[in-house]
Amino acid sequence: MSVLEQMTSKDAIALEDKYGAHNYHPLPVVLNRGEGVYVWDVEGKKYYDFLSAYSAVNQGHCHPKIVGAMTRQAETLTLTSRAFYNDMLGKFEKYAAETFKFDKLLPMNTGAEAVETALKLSRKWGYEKKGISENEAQIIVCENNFHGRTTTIISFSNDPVARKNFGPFTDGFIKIEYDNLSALQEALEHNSNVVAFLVEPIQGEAGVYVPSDGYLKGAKDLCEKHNVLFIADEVQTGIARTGRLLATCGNCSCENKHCSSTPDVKPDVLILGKALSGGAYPVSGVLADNHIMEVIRPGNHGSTFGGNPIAAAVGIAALEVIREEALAENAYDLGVLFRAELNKFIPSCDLVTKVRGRGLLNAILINDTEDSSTAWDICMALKENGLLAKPTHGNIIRFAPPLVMNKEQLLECVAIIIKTLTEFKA
Ligand code: IF1
Repeated sequence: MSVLEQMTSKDAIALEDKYGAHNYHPLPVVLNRGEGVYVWDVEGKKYYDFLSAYSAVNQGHCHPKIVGAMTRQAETLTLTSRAFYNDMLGKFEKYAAETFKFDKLLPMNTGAEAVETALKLSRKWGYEKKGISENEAQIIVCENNFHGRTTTIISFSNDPVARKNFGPFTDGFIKIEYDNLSALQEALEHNSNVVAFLVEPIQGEAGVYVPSDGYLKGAKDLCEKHNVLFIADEVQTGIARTGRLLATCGNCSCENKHCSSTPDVKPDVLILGKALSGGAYPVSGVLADNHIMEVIRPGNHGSTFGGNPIAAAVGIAALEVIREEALAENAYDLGVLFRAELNKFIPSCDLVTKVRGRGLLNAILINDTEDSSTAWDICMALKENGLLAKPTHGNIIRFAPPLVMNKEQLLECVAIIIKTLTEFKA
């Protein structure tokens, strides 16, 4: 058999099993095509994608504008490294800075790299601007966070599977309860060496945990009072996913009518990834104003691929699509509809206790224990019925379709979900 010959799902899974490291446990479906809100498996079966590669494919699979920008750039110039200038990076930096209302962008590739960048940036700011003594900087993080998988980032994770036997870990992190302003206040008052507070506006992996109203604004105010940087990790919540361009939508340039009705928070440091490229290419970055970003000087930080011409072209196109197609507003409206439809159904269903989320980042809570396989089994049944989703715990299923979905498609998906839950037998 030639290497590129079309194979069955069974063969493709066996191949990965034999030759690939076992660092994932995927749903047994093998995809080979995507368009908009749909993906197809190698047998030709069509599915609604309700994961969107963990909110990377907000603009829909293979968006023609993004793919067009990528292929044009790929035929022209792919990589120069940052040893030389290229004529695309500045344009991307300007577009991103203006879109999110920051002075500067530091481009990287993956979300974890952007988180690392934000941590390094805020430590250096702490030493050089706040006057913290060398090696004393502390960063406050939240329980049950997910920020990526580097050694430093897992140092402050509390997921035993992600941490066990990967030590020794990086020091300098204080963990507090999420959605608890008194815990933040106490940590700030008891530690004069804090340089930053790193937070997800909605905790994704924790099960789409939406904090109380006013939490982010309150946290930002506390940070300001203590001269501490507020770092928002919007790798998953950003780029229109939650019904606004950012979940922390402080004076960004998005035109969503819903923005003005919610309290605004502007982070000091903003971390983006995933949908910054629409899922076409690894593009991430950190945004901050000059008085913070200026502590980074040549040689302090970088990456061979960060800010490459393809990434820049893709990043501009991906952000243009969000604006041109009003995807934040669409996510807001469809999110309201999705939760309303499920809330009508939930009282009649013993299996589901709750739906929660913002925009098109939602989750249902299953009436079973965290260590059960019920959420997985439901996802298997959803797959049979033509919809792909993934559990975040044994009893929570995340629903995050591409934001280019329309109302009719969303209602069809709601029908699939309700039918699956109704017919489900544990
Ligand atoms: C995987 C979770 C989602 C993130 C936030 C940084 C990163 C992520 C808020 C790192 C990445 C991913 C990675 C993916 C699973 C996934 C995930 F379930 F693990 F928590 F989306 F909810 N900050 N999230 O959510 O970005 O380096 O991966 O580009 O397979 O690990 P990355």
